[in-house]
Amino acid sequence: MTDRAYALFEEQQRARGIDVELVKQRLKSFTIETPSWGYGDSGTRFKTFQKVGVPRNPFEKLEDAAEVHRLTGVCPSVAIHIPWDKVDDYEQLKRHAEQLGLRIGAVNPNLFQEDEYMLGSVCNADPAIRRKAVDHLLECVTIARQTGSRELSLWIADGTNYPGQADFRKRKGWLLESLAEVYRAMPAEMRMLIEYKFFEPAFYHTDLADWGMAFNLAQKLGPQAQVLVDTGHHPPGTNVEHLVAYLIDEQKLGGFHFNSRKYADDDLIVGAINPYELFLIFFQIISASADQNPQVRTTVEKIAYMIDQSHNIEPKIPAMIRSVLNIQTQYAKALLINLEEVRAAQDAQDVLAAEDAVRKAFEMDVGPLLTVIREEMGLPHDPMKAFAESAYASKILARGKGGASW
Ligand code: PSV
Ligand code: MN
Ligand code: MN
Repeated sequence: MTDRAYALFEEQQRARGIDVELVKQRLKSFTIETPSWGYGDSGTRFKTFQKVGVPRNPFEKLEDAAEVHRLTGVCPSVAIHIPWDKVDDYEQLKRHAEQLGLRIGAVNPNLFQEDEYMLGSVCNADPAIRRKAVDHLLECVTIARQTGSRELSLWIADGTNYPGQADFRKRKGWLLESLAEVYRAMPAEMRMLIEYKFFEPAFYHTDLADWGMAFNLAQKLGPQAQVLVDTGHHPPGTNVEHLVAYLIDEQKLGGFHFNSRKYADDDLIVGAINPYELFLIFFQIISASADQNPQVRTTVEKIAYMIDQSHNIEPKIPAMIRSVLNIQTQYAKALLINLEEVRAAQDAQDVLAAEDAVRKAFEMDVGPLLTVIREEMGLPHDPMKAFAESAYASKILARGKGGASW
């Protein structure tokens, strides 16, 4: 059945002028980083439900991530969060990752869980608190060196709750000053990925509220600083694919944190709510990967595709596998867009033909393609089912309840 379905798929795509071999190659080399915190217990501000089998320490989190990689074949790196993943010996953590066939990905500092940060961290009016925050960021640069990580991923929770509470412009200056010190401490091969979010935990203003502010900051810091787009961090109705294209064109798109967004930053399974948005983001990326400007092409090659999710009611490992599969599905569909057809319609200013050239790829069934790719990569056809039936799924039950939580 799969063979027949795939043969038909390949025939249809070739007839449309799609280079199927190239599509397959691109899908096989497309990797997604999973977050250590997505394997631990997590919750909402109302309750954290404890699950059986949750990893008890950073080493076990890596083991769960290795299981996701074993079943999907495309998740070779894991982002860590400090101090959630604090260990005595980071070289040992690195070796543990390597023994599992993984590497440590982005290092995420935590500037939001200490009492001192209640009124801000790097934007706090108190210089001693800013010093503490910068020292933590510098510690994360060291941890990145020790673990072989090439990315420092920054989300700053700073903001205010009431008008007049603090001076916006002073805080803007402290932010730049703090990050400039950290930037200078980074080795040449390290990137600083700067995230933004328009609200939460602060509700009146956030110091790094949107992609324009992150872009401006990254410009001022230098070429090793880029913007990180977390798909959950925009006000309703934001055209995320547009800002993605803009940032790529400016060579300032560093990476993504994928998750879904319904009402706010839900950190739930990517693609569960708005798969078309995800597809349109990939359309922009794929289109820019064929750009005439080599610097734009290099920017696209270096994009870090990361998941940023905390699953609070669903089992963690299958939720992560589902997320990876959802991303792969939308990427596969976007690879089926005939870019020449889109360009021709744009040149002719044929609005309906252009929209059709994009949408019809979204409507295609990429199931047979993904099945064949998994077969060629020696992976299970259905990673969700394979996990449910795996010895690993039963083995982790022995961990009991009360695992690590963020
Ligand atoms: C909080 O909004 C957040 O979800 C940010 O997206 C960070 O990337 C993540 O937590 C981890 O600190
Ligand atoms: Mn994020
Ligand atoms: Mn978030």
